[in-house]
Amino acid sequence: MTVRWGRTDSTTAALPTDARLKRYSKGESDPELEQTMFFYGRYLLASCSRPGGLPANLQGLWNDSNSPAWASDYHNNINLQMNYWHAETTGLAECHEPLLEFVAAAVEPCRIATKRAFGEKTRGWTARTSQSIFGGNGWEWNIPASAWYAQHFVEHYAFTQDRKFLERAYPIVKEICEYWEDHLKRLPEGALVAPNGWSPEHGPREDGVMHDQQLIWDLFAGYLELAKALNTDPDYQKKVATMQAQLAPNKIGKWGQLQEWQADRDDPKDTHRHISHLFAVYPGKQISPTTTPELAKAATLSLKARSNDQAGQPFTVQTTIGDSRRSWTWPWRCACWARLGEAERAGIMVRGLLTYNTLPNLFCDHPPFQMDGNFGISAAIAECLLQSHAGELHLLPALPKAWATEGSFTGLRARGGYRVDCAWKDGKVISHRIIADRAKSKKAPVKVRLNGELRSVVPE
Ligand code: FUC
Repeated sequence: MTVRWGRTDSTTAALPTDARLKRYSKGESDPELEQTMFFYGRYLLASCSRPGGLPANLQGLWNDSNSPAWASDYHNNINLQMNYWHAETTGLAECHEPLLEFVAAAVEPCRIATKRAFGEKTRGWTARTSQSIFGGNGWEWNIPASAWYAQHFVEHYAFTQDRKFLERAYPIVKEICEYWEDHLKRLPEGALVAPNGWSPEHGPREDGVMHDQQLIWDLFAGYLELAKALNTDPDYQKKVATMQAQLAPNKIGKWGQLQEWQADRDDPKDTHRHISHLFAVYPGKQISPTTTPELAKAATLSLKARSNDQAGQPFTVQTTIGDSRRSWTWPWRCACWARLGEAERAGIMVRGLLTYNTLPNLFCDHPPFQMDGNFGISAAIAECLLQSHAGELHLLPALPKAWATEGSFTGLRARGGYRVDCAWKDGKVISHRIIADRAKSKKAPVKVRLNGELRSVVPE
């Protein structure tokens, strides 16, 4: 696969990486440095996450300490998931397998731990935040963790359309639905909330935290996708669809923000690194400018506040502050901006990662060294170029001006089993190819959004 949106001049390209990073941090342009980051994220995943091996942890294969930060663990409240965000979209589906295998192997130890914590009769399972290769579960319970893992099974199927995998994924995802079937709590007015949640590393423990609500919504949506593809369990499909419709919904609060909690108490000055209530924008798909414009507007306000992006003030890399600058905050925010159609802000996030949280060997830096940023930025860049989560293939949904003059990509992947190539000039698509993996998809037209219009295209 390839991506390209401009060349770096030969004098700059001849500089050593640390000098290029310094120069870039001062606001200079270096398109090939950005493109290298994109390819590096793919290269690193291909290097440390292969079928038959273990998944990528916080430091990948490159931990150099016996007491590494966060024990070089599998951290499931953003980090581990981010490591795999680019696996499907950038054509590394087989590198996703170690994560899926790890989760499948963790089911039994997690079932035991979940029963001990939540009662012997508990069906299904979930996990604590910090997991190990031995089935160990440490630190705070991250109750929606298993729902987030389920998304990886659903996405792997969505991108690969692998029927054999679908049969393996289905019972795993269904069992996680059963956990929530037993644990959702009914409010007096009838809505269902996740009890005792925790907007990771931020909120107090309480019911109906939006992160949990959104993850459960996504789990149920994913379950229904798999069950429909298998044409199975019609009664359970009905039950899950009913529970999904009864989940307490996203709310817009007093300053127009997307609420993080049921109570309207978000602080517009809060720049906490986590944006757990924006899961529904990315990597979820519950909120988008086309399907839920009001909520998308609210999400935009929340994300601006979290990034110290203040009304009436120009927003730049330098305007961001403190906790907003971490290895993984930039990619998550970049992908969210891309989903919200905010191309310039997405571009600023790429620049931010390279300015504040990238080491001279291009490893990302939390600090200390942490790889999620490397993997996540490849995913976020892919999200600027192609999106396929909203029932259509969207070409160049968030192309920053600095990339717009002329460019192309080949080999990005879309849900439904497609490979997509595209070239652009002055921000407009000038050619594209949609190539279906499966013979039977070659005849079925797909909806493609490009240059502001929606077209029906028969794939090759
Ligand atoms: C999460 C984050 C931290 C760090 C750790 C490994 O808990 O909140 O910033 O990335 O994972």
